Amino acid sequence: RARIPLVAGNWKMNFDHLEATYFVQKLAWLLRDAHFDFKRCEVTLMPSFTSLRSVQVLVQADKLKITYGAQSVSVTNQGAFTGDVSADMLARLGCSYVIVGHSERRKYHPEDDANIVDQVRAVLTAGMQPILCVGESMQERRKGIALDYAVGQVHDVTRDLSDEEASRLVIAYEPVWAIGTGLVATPQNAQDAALAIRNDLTESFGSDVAQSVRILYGGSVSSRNAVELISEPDVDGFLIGGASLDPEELAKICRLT
Ligand code: G2H
Repeated sequence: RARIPLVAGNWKMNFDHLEATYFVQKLAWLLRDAHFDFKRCEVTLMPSFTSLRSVQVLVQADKLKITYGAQSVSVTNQGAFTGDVSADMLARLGCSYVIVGHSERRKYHPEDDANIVDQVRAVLTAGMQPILCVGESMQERRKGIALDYAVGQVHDVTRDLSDEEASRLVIAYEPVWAIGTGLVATPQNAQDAALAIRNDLTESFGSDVAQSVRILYGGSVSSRNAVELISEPDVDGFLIGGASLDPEELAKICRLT
């Protein structure tokens, strides 16, 4: 596989800055102990905004190879937007990635496609990479339109990007019915969706871009299912929620990826 896999831990609303610091130290120690090769697989963590500065200080001080990012971002750059955090602020904290359009954000916040397009742009403009989340609910899967739905979500958000911008995307296919439920997509489901998304990227941006974009699978990933999922040729890593809250389990998934 030409693409270096990415294991991304989405901590959601868990861990304060002290717990986050302890976690990163422990994960770094576990990976060092296992002679983990960061050139073979990239590991990134998405803490809460309140922990990002602590993670940055630790990563710099200990020269860790773990990268990190945020779980969401404002679409505006500065000004009277109470409670928002801008892409520039995140970039200055050393963030490499920002999750955009996670289904929990789409559900609990007014994040529609237009807002998600603006977040993607804000992240790219600030020099970071968006991890764009897409995926169907059980309703679409039952209707037999799961792939069209996920591909349509990618298409709607990416259609106005330049080739250069598109090449910096990471896409996470996360079927909503598999998120936090313990129900994991079959490796074939994940491969079918990743391939359909890659084919659409090929049509829009050409083969070089489509082949360089990493497409992750997310939804109840654990050390029990990681090996068969990553064996699929178009699945380039994972966006992991629940299982990323245990350093031993996350280190295990990193080793298996
Ligand atoms: C999907 C995933 C992480 P979990 O939300 O983005 O969470 O692994 O807990 O299903």
